Amino acid sequence: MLPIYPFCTMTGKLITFEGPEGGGKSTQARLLTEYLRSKGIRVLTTREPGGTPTGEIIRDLLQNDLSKEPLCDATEALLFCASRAQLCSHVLAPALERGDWIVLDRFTDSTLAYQGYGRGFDVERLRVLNAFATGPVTPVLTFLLDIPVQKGLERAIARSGNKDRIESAPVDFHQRLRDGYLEMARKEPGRFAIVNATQPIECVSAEIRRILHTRLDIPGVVASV
Ligand code: Z5A
Repeated sequence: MLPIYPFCTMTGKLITFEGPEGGGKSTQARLLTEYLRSKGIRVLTTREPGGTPTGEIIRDLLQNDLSKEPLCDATEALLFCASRAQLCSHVLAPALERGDWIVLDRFTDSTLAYQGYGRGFDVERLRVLNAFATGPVTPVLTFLLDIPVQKGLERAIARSGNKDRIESAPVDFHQRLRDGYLEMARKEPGRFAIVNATQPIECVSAEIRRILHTRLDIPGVVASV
């Protein structure tokens, strides 16, 4: 039952980037957006949590301890989904209906990986929560930028100089969510593409473009990268 979007016809494409900390999602989302724009495709790029005024406030709550009160795990899961519902309803669904492409830095799989495999919530229940938040907004292609936990955390900390609330979680939490991502990708090979994110930035982006052309038709472009 999808009461929010009863008559939608979504002709755009949603591409998501997922993975553990420090895999280079933001970097690669930016490079892919530039590449698609260079091919004349109308592309919107955004991130989760965030991407709307409400979502950015939720992001601050989640990452920067805004309420000065420990968040319980259920509150955390619901806040990620609340940010997602707002983004889907106000930004993603209208863009897909216009026929635009979207490059999105994290989406529903992050909730399954972090709150499910990481925090221990039942993954199938989280899928129901995700579906409630997204309605019919679904990725056609998901790049899993896979990186060993320690290396990814080192990169993330080197970039920002400190650990945020979730980055500060114990290493076994990060290991569980990385394993969870790999398990999800193996179960859904038609949507996921696993990319070795330990390669240099240019090698990762070349692999992403190659996969893109294998999986999706780029309007007006003959498949050679
Ligand atoms: N979260 C959740 O729990 N549940 C949910 O449902 C959702 C999210 C949606 C969002 O944080 C947090 O929320 C996140 C998951 C959780 N956990 N934490 N913490 P965020 O948006 O601030 O951060 P992130 O998504 O985790 O991003 P990141 O891991 O910190 O970074 P990244 O986007 O993967 O990488 P980057 O910013 O592009 O690169 C990081 C650094 O590495 C930077 O200095 C780059 O120049 C460098 N880099 C990138 N690629 C390379 C390569 N290939 N070689 C060498 N160096 C590189």
